[in-house]
Formats: sequence, C-alpha cells, structure tokens
Amino acid sequence: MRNDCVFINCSIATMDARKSGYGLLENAAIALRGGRVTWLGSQADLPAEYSALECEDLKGRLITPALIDCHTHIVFGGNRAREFEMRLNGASYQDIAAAGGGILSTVNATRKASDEQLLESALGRLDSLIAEGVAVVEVKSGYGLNIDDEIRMLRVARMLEQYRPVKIVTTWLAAHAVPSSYQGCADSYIDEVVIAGLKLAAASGLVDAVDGFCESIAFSAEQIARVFTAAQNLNIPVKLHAEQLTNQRGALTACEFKALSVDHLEYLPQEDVSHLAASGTVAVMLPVAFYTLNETQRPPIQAFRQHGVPMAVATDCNPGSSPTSSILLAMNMACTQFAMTPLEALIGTTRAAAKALGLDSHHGQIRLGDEAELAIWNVKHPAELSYWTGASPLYKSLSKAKL
Ligand code: DI6
Ligand code: FE
Repeated sequence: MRNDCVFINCSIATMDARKSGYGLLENAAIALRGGRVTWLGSQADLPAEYSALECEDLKGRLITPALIDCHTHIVFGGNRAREFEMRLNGASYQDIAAAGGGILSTVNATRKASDEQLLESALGRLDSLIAEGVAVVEVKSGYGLNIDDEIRMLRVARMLEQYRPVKIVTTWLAAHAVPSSYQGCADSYIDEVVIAGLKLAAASGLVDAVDGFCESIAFSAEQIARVFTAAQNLNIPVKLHAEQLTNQRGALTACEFKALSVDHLEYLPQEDVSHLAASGTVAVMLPVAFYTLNETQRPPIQAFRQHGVPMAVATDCNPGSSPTSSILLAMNMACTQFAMTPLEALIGTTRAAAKALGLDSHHGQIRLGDEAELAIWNVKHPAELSYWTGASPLYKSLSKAKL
C-alpha cells in the first residue's frame, strides 16, 4: 500500500464517537499522507492539493475502521472436533472429561506442540481474521498451565506480528483452569504458577493485560482478586471471563480493580450493571460461545444500553466453546442471538473493542491524524457487515504494517 494516496467515490463509516450512529459520510473521499489520515469529507470538498496524489475510485464501496478482535485464544495445539463428535453421539461431558477431554486435552496438545506448530496453526486462524478486515487481535495464554508453556504461548503470540500486518495484544491467562498436577490445590497453583509466572512474563515485556476464568469449574472471585492484586502491583491492566456459566460475582471483583473489560456475562444480574458503568469497564459479548454451548440465558443487553456500558463483540476463538475465526460471524450472532443492532455490532468490533484493549485513543475510529487502519468492503451500507454470513465481503484492508 501507498503511504500517500486518495480514495474517492466511497461511503465512510467513521464510527466517530462524537457523531451519531455510524458517523457515516456519503459521496466521500479520504486522503492519506505518510500513512496517516490527513483529510476526509464530502468528495466535492476535496482540497486541490490532493489531486497530485495517487487516487483510487472505490465505486461506491464502504470504508470502516479496521476491525478489532478483543478476545481470542488463537494459539493452541490440536483441536476438539473428536469431542464434538462424541457429544453428538451421546457422550456426556463427564464421559469426555474421563477420556481426557475438555480444556485439559488442549493443554496436553499445546504442551506437546513445537513453537513452529503453534505458530503455523495460529497463523491459519489469524489469516481468516485478516481476510475479514481485522487489524488488531488480542491473544491469551491459558493452555500451558505451567510457567514455561504459558510464557511460550505469549512468545508465539508476539511472533505473529512479525509474519502478518496486524497488531497483537497479549494477555496472561494462566488462571484458566487448574492443571492435573495441582488438582485440589488451586491456591498453590495461583501462587506458584499464575503469580510467579506473571512476574517473569511481565519482566520479559510479554504481558499487556491479565485475565482469569472466574467460574465454579475454575477459580473463585477471591482467587482472582489475588491474581489481580499481583497485576496491579506490576501496573498491568486486568480483565475477566465472568458470569459465563454461573454467577460468581466475578464481574464485581473485576470492577473493583477498574478492569478494562468483563467478558461473557450471560449470568450477570441486571442490578450489577451499574458497577460496570461506574468503573468504565467494557462488556465483551461472545455470542459464538453462547451458540456453541446451546446456552439459553442471555447477557443483560438492555441494562448495558440503559447504563451506557460500551459493548464489544469478539470471536472468543478457542477449540472448546467457540471454534471460529470469523469476526463477521460473531457480529451476525450478536444480532441474531443477543438482539444487538448492526450498529451495536460494528461499534462492538471497532471503538468499543479498542476501549476493551485500552487502545481507544488511536484505534477503532477513523480520525484525522491517526494512522490509517482501514477496511474497505464490497458493500454499500454498514448493516451488511452483520447481515451476510459465510463469505467475506472484504475488498482490501490498509494498516500501518502494510503501508
Ligand atoms: N471460557 C470459555 O468458554 C473457554 N475458556 C473460557 O475461559 C473454554 C475454553 C476451552 O474449552 O478450551
Ligand atoms: Fe475466552
């Protein structure tokens, strides 16, 4: 891509928070200099100084901010298709666990995989996201469950940035499950692996945020608070998998630590929503996990709206509960499963997703002066991005790494 160029004959969904709706500009043009947006507006007003630049006629296509997937687990070994098949043949979750299934089977496969194998399989999933206009991807650890393998997952995640034109944001999720070697001693696991490993990983500059799985089958809110205190002492922001399967009051704990986001939230009581508003915490909606698990309880979307809590939408790409690397499918399911609007779904993968990663000052909206991080689509209206499924309408994307 060129550093200096002009696109004409397009619509631009700026997603500008100061404007209403999509912040839509029609019959528009946008100019880039040095890889930054230096002008955008009505094409008729394009200043003459830009006529010397290389110009592309977009023939009515739509430009949006590049999309952001703010919750993924794309680095892992193996897959769980066999478990999926066993369940559909009548096996129970317990049968599968007894046969070595569940999160711990992915832990075994991840520990066995070489760095190259982890990198290669993650690149495949990343390529699917990129083909749907994604330019920023959050990647969690959580399938190593020992210090070396957790750190290795984040190293591999960071390597992705060297191979593809994306920004990678890394999250320490050692508090994802209790490994077999610590069964019955979750507290020791928190001290000896989650917190001790966090200090090492942070010292290597590998940790942008700290996450945990607060659930009856994982860690309690008290255990998570200990992990968050360690993160706070290192000045690292926190986020939490909270209230996905049951209400553990994890979101409330996360809000006390001014979490960037709380994610899932199907079992969050409506009366707790005001706490998210007060702490400026983003609610991350993961509708593909809801769908995959045949969940029926929906997150309190209407209460989020009433309290002005920003809602992000992400893939939760993982081999167990959300085997997808399609952000557009997540947007579609935010609408079809959670009754979010197409506007909310696009806010959810642009400016709200940027806020969930603490990147909202320069990502997630099209603003003058920001580096151009754009997706150009073969559609006319932004609602189409949530409407179509099964094929990517991306025309092309521009991001810093490509310029
Ligand atoms: N919540 C989930 O749905 C996934 N992790 C989490 O914290 C499940 C991950 C897996 O089954 O591998
Ligand atoms: Fe997750």
